[in-house]
Amino acid sequence: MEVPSEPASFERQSESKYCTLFMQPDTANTAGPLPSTETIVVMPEQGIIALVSRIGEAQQRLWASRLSALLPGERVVLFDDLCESERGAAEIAVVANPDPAVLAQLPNLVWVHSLWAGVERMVAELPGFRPPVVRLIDPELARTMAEAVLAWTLYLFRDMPAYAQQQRERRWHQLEYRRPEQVTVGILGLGALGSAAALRLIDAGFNVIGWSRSPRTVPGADCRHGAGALGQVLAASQFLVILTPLTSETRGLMNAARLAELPEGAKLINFARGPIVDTANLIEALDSGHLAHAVLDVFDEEPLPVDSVLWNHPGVTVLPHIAAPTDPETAAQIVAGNIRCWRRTGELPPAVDLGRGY
Ligand code: NDP
Ligand code: OXD
Repeated sequence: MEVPSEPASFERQSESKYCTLFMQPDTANTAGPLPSTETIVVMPEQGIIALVSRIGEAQQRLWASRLSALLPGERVVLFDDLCESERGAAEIAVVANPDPAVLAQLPNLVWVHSLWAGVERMVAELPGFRPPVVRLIDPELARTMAEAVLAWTLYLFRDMPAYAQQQRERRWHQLEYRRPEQVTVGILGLGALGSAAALRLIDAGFNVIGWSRSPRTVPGADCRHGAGALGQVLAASQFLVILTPLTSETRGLMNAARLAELPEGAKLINFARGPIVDTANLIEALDSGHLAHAVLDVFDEEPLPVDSVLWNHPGVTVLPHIAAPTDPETAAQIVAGNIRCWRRTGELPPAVDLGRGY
C-alpha cells in the first residue's frame, strides 16, 4: 500500500486499488480523528468490471449503478471513466452492443457478459476474440418472448390485420373461424426463447412443430432437427415463427425456395434477426398471395429506414424490435449472480460458441 507522506494534493483520483488514491484525512474517516499525522490511503479490494456499450451514456450509467448495487465487492465503471491502469486490470466486461475497438483496449479480460440475449453482431464483429462470451439467459426474457409470440400469433390467427383493413373500408364481413387445434405453428429455433414460445402456444391449444440444429424435446411439440428436416417443418407450418440466431447457416435461410415450401396463405413472424429472411423474396411471396401476412420485429437495418417499402406494405406489420426487451431488473440480477459465482468458484455459465455463431 502506498502511503504518501506529503501528498501534494488531497484530490480523490479514483477508488480503485490499481490507481493511486489520495484521500483528505477528515473526509476519509468520518468515525473519529485520525490516529496520526500521516495520510491514510484507503484502497478497497475491489475488482473492476468495465461496462462497454454503444447505448447512450445515461443508460450505461443506470446499468453501472444497478450492477454496482448488486455487487458490493466490485466497481462497475463505464469504459470512458477507467484510467489506463484500470483498463489493464479489468477482468470482466459487461457489454451491450460493444465497439470492438473499445474491447480491444481491455487487454486482460478473462470473460465478457452480454446484457442481451442475441450476440450475433458481436460475434460477427469480433473474429478471433478469445475471452469467453456469456450471453443473457433470463427466464423473464423467455416469458416475455413467449408472450409476444402468443400475442402476434393470435393477432394473425384472429385475422386482426384483415379486420383492420375492413374497418378502413367500412366493410362488414365475417371471416371463417377455426379453432387453434386446427392450426399448426412452426417454430424455427427451440432454444431458450423458442422452447418457451412453443410451450405457450401449446398451452393456448395450437399444434406446434419445432426445428433446431440438434435434437431437442419440448413436451407436446413435434420436434425436428437438422437441415434435412426443414422442408417437413415448413410444409406443415400455417404460421411460422423465426427464433434462430443469425449465423452463417441461417443468414438468408428463408429465401424464395424456402418461403415457397410454406403452405399457401401462410403467415410469418420474424422475432429473431432481419437477415434470416430475404426481404425481397418475402415481398414477392406476399405480393403473389402465397404468404398472407408477415409480422416483422427485426430488419436488415434498424431503425427501419423511412423509405423502406415494408412500412406501407398491406401484408406487413412493422414492430420496432420490441418482442422481448431485456428487463433491467432481472437481467442485472442474473449478470450479478453469474459474476458472483465466477468470483467464488471460477465457474462460468456455458459460453457462446463463437465459431458456430451462437
Ligand atoms: P438459443 O441459442 O437459446 O437458441 C437458438 C436455437 O436456434 C437453438 O434451438 C438452435 O439449435 C437453433 N439453431 C441455431 N442455428 C440453427 C440452424 N442452423 N439450424 C437449425 N436450428 C438452429 O437462442 P435464444 O432462444 O436465446 O435466442 C434466439 C434469438 O432470438 C437470438 O439469437 C436473437 O436473435 C433473438 N432475440 C430477439 C429479441 C427481440 O426482441 N426481437 C430478443 C432476444 C433475442 P440447437 O438447440 O440445436 O442449438
Ligand atoms: C436481444 C434483442 O438480443 O433484444 O436481447 O434482440
